[in-house]
Parts: sequence; structure tokens; C-alpha cells
Amino acid sequence: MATFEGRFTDVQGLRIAVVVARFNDLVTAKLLSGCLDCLGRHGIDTSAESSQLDVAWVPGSFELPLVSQQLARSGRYQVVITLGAVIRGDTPHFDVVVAEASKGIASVSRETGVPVIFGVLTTDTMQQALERAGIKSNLGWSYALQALEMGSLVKALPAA
Ligand code: INI
Repeated sequence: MATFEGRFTDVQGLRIAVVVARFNDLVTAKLLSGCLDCLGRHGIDTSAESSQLDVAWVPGSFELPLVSQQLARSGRYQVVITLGAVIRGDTPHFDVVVAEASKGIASVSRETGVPVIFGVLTTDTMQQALERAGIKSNLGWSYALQALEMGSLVKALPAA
């Protein structure tokens, strides 16, 4: 019996792309900062000269799947992390944006075989989003951990 598990410090040669939505950037910039802090503390080079990490900005969460797809297909990255914040508020198309982002991200991951982390906060209010992006905890940190785990796990699995 084989047991496969990802590790969190298996970062040698690991290249990560982070795709961040600018919409609600009060929130997403904080998610990015938590994400980079976690990656750096686990051994990923997060410096401006890093060859392990690239960051792409998109207008909103709706655009996350397309840009993730191009990055995943490039063959340059073992993991892609998406970061976004969709806040229900008075937005009637909240459900549309969330559905397209989530379905799109899942399908990019399955089509390319590259793990794409779903780091899109979906909340009713800005207050709730900020609480998850640094006021209480910072889910950007968790998304980074999940990326490290998945990058390591996929490497450990038998080839497809
Ligand atoms: N994009 C978000 O990331 N979060 C939101 O809360 C949001 N709202 O509320 O509309 C949002 N809309 C923009 C959308 O993602 C696209 O960028 C836009 O429709 C252009 O395609």
C-alpha cells in the first residue's frame, strides 16, 4: 500500500504563479501579502528577482480562470494560486461571478493537471472579507499552504 501526502517544505525547484483580482483590492492585496509571507517562510524565494514566483493581476475574479489557464499551460509552474474577493453587498451578479470563477478554476486545474488553488473569498459584506484577509486571520496564508501541499503531492504521485 502506498500513502501519498504533500509536504510543506518540498520547495526545491517549485515554481508558483499567483493570479490576483484587482476588484476589491483592499482585500485582495492583503490576501496576497499573507500568501507571500507564508511562501517566503516555507523557503520560496519571494524577492523581486525570484525565478520561483510570478504574480499576475487581473481586473476581477471573473478573469481568474483565463489567466490561470494560460499560466498553467505554459509548463513553467507546478502550482497556480488564485486570489479574489467577491462581496455580495448589493451586487446582483454576485452568483454569476462566483459560479464562473469557481467552475472555471476547477476546470483549468483538471484540464491542465496543474493544481490551481481556489483562493476566492465569497462573503456578504466587506467587513467579513476583511476579517478573513487580516483583521482576524489571513486566508492568503492558508491558500499558500495548500499550494505547497498540492505541488508536493502531485510530484509524489505516479505519473499520469
Ligand atoms: N469581481 C470581483 O472580483 N469581486 C466582486 O465582488 C465583483 N462584483 O461585485 O461585481 C467583481 N466583478 C467584476 C468581474 O469579476 C469582472 O472583472 C468584470 O465583470 C469584467 O469581466
